Amino acid sequence: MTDFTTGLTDLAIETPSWAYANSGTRFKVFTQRGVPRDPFEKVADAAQVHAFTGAAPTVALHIPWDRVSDYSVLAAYAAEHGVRLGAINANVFQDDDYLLGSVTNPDPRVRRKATDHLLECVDIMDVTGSRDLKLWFSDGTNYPGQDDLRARQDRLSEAMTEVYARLGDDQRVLLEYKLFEPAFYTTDVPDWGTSFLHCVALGPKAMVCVDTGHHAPGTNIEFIVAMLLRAGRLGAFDFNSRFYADDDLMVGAADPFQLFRIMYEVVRGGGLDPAAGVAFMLDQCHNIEPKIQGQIRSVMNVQEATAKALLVDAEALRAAQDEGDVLAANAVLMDAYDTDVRPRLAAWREQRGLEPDPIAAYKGSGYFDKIAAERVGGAQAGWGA
Ligand code: LRH
Ligand code: MN
Repeated sequence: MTDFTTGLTDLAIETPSWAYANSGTRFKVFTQRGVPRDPFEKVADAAQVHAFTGAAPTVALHIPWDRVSDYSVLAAYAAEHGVRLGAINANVFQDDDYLLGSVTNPDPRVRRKATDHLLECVDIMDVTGSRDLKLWFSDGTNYPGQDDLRARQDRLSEAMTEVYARLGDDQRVLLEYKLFEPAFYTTDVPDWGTSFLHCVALGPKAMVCVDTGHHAPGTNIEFIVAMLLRAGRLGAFDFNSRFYADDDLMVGAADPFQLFRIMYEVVRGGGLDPAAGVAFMLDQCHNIEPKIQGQIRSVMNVQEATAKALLVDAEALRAAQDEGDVLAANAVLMDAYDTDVRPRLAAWREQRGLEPDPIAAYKGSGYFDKIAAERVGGAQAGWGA
C-alpha cells in the first residue's frame, strides 16, 4: 500500500473549466459576480485552486464552451499561471442536429458531423498536449421502439473506432457512462459494463470514466472501481456527489463515507500510483455557492477521503478478513474513516509552503474582490444550454 505522504503528494486533481462558469438547472441558471467571460479567465480561476491546495495542477476543457483561436496561447497562459490544460471534453449534446442522437443517430449525415467534432477535439489535444479525450454521449431514446438498440451500438462502435484510430501513441479516449438524462428510456452508454465492452473492443488506449453521479441510487460504486482497476480499465473519475440524480454537487458533500470507500478501493488497487494512469477529475456545478471556493472545498474533500483511505491498516485488515472476523475487519476500515485527518493535511500543506487552511487563505487573498471589480461587462461564460 502507498504510504501516507507519497499518496497525498501523488494525488493530482483536475478541475473542470465549466465549474467556474454560470450553471444551473432547467429552471434557472443563476449568475454570480466575478464569473469568467472566457477560457483565459476560467484558467486563471483554476490556477487559484491549485495555488491554495497544491493538488489541482490541471484544468479540463470543454469544446466548444472553451473554444479559442489558438490553443497554444491558452496552454502558454495556463503555464504562466502554474497549471496545465487537461482532458478535452467533446460536446455532441447541444446541437439541434443531435435531437435523435449524435454518433448513434439514424442519419449518416449527423453521425458524420458528430464524428468530425470528436476528431477536431483530438486536433486540439495535439496542440494543448492533453493526454485524454473524454467522451460522454447524451445519446439515447425516450420511447420503446423509437430506434433499434443494437444498430445504435453498431453506429457508436463505428464512430469510436474511427476516433480511436486517430489517437496518438500517448493519447487515450475516456468513455463516460450515465444511467439516464437527457434520455429517459434507453441511454446508449448507460453503465460501466457497456463502456467497458466498447473500450475492450477498441483497444488498450480506451478507458472507462466513472462519474459518481451517473448511477442508479444504491449502486455500489466502489465495487465498480475495484473491478475496473482489476481489469486495468479505470481511466478516470468525474467526481461530484448527489442526493438524488446527477445533482453535480461538491464531491463528498452528500456522502463522504461513499467517497472514502471509493478512495479506499483506489488505494488498495494501486490506482493512486501515477503510473496507473487514473485521472481524478471534478465534474461539478456550483449553482448557488461561490465557485472557486466550491472547487477548493471539493479538492480538500478528495484529499480528506484519500488521507483516511491511506490510513487503513492493511495488515490488520487482511488478518481479520482471512480469519473471517467480520466485525474486526469492518472496525479496521471504520477506524481509518473515523480518524480526523485535517491536522495531518494542514501539516502536509505547511510542509509545502501552503497555508494550512486553503479556504481561509483564498478568502484572505482578495482575489474574489479583484475579479468581481475587473470582470464587469462582456458576457459571463456558461453552459450555453
Ligand atoms: C454529463 C457530464 C459530462 C460532461 C457534462 C458537463 O452529465 O457528466 O461529463 O460533459 O456533465
Ligand atoms: Mn461527467
